[in-house]
Amino acid sequence: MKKQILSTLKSASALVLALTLAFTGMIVCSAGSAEIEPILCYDFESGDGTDSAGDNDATLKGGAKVEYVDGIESNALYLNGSNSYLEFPVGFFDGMNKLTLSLDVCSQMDSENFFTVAIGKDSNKYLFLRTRNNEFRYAITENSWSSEYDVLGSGNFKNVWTNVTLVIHGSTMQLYINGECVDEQTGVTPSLAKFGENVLGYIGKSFYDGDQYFKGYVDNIKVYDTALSDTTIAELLGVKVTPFRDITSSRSHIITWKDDKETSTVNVYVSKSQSKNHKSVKLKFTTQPNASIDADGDVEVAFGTSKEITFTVNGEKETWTVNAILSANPVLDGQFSDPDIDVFGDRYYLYTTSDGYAGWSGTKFHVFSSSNLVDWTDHGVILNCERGKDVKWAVGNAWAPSIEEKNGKYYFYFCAKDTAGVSHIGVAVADSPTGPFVAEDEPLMTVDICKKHGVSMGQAIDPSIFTDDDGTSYMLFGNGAAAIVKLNDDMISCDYKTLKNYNNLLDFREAITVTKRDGIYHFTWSCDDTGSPNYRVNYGTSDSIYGPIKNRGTILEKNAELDILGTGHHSILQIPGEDEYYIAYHRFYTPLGHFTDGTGHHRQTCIDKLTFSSRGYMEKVTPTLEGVDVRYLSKEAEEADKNKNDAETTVPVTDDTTPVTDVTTEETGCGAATAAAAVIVTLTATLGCAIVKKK
Ligand code: FUB
Repeated sequence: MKKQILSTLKSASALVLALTLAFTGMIVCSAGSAEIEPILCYDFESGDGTDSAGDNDATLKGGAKVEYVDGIESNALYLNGSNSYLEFPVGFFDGMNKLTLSLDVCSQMDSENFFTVAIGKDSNKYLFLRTRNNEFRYAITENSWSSEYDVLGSGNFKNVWTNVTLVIHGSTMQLYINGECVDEQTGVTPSLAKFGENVLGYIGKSFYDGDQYFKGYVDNIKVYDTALSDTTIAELLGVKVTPFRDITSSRSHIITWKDDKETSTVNVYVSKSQSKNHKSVKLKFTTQPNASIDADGDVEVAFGTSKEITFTVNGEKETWTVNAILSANPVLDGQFSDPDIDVFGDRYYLYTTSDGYAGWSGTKFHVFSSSNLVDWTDHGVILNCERGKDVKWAVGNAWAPSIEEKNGKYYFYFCAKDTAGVSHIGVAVADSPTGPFVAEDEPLMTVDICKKHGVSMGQAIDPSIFTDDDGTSYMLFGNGAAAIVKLNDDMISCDYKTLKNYNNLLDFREAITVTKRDGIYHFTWSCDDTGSPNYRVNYGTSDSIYGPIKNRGTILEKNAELDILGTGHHSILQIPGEDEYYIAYHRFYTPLGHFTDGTGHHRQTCIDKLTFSSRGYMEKVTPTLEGVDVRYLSKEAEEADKNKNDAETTVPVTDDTTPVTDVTTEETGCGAATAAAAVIVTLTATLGCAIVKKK
């Protein structure tokens, strides 16, 4: 697992605080170590581009200006994003075989194409750093964007002062964020030396004509003609480095680990669903180059307990406390998203999209059931949307299902694409919640139907069924625009006259659903792109199922500090007869960075508690790694599980050394896709640069 640094400073509104906090971590030019001096330093204290370490002064171009910045109590360079940039002396970087470049940056950019730092000859040969709102990317190429070698770090960087240090030496490049190495790439063939003579260097300007200019502040730009070590970079920033870089386990699935350098504590979160046969986790610590662990082999820590371990760092002893924490989230092994949760009898059911396919091109729907909300059983494929299989009109892209029971029949609503590549909503019927489901021959809802009835619609997807107290069932749906329609009593056709849009839903993108409590309709929907870490759930209420809806803010969003990102496409479950609610949603696959081909189609299903305030409104959900506690629906179900477990524990299984796979492998092809991804990751590790990415 690559450790992705995640800023502790959460939002743009934290700018002033961020400025103040980050100041302590900046490398001020005059504060260099005696033996390690930069060969160039722009600290902007003289009000221009003077090099305080030598005579390589910068030229400030366009509207580039040096300003006093209150929060950091010093000057910094401001670039306006339209035509301003800083130019290094031409040829300054010529022939550099080794380089460390450090700068403090407070970026105002989002996800555009631009270069914050650019060193090179032209749009073929260059090295760059790009500081997007959620991702820092450092790359080098000798043959334009199609052959870039890169390293990445994720976090919340917009309007937050952050130190970035780029290192390249020989065939290795490293990216440091706030003094910590977040990514490394070996086997890199381009180098600055290969760029030839008269190499150009810019802050804020790209080598691509179509790119934008960087907007934001930069300060303390320092160049060293050597590759600084982890320890030196940390020391220069006054940052304490953990003695270990990574924690892995060959038999358990580690979701993430979080260290607290102040208290020398590390919390290791281990998948509960994949640890059923174990009472402990065996951890392998990968130590920093200057550290070693005082233990032979793996460190075994029993779940729910702590263990102290000692490292030797630069000859000195350092003791750390390791907590092994079982995480019920994600609740399903593998990649499953868009969960629709329901209760039938005394069991819970989850209907999901099968994830792990580029372009969300999965074709099969699964159903899972549980007696206790924590331990889930996969009942396999209930509908196959491949061309020529279970759905006449569908050729793939099986998305976002919803289930409803009426009069003893189970109605399964789902999305799929037709031969023209257009998504529609279809319906299939079964006598049992686990199928077999038989699909209707025609789609139930399409964009064309919406248009015909004067309803705006981006994509007719993401159905959610709600049955009101009078027994009328409605389908809420939509992407780009939200809509509602009454279902006829047969549940497989709609009363199109009742088709209406919901208007003014704050940041509505898709996946609208409704929960009724005490006569109030509580609407919730997803915002932003499902591939964005900021994918989230907004909320509003109404006295009527048709609205108007009063917006009431966000009820579920990421917690970057815990690697919980992209939290959305949810459904809400009321425990029958109780004032007790749960929310099922998906988030990015963990550990973050496990998949290198994008996060939007590598998602996993989680469940957390949802509560209402004393005023009757939904309270903000706390997305957790730990998940919910066991919750049986009946005494009989609990008793049955107890008897089953008693029978199983007669077989001793506490020290099984069989490695636990980190994703499901089954007949849907998810496993195959994952296995392919795993092979790519392995190749990258072995060959160094098997993956060449786009700009
Ligand atoms: O899973 C495919 C699509 O991604 C869903 O239809 C959207 O809601 C988003 O979650």
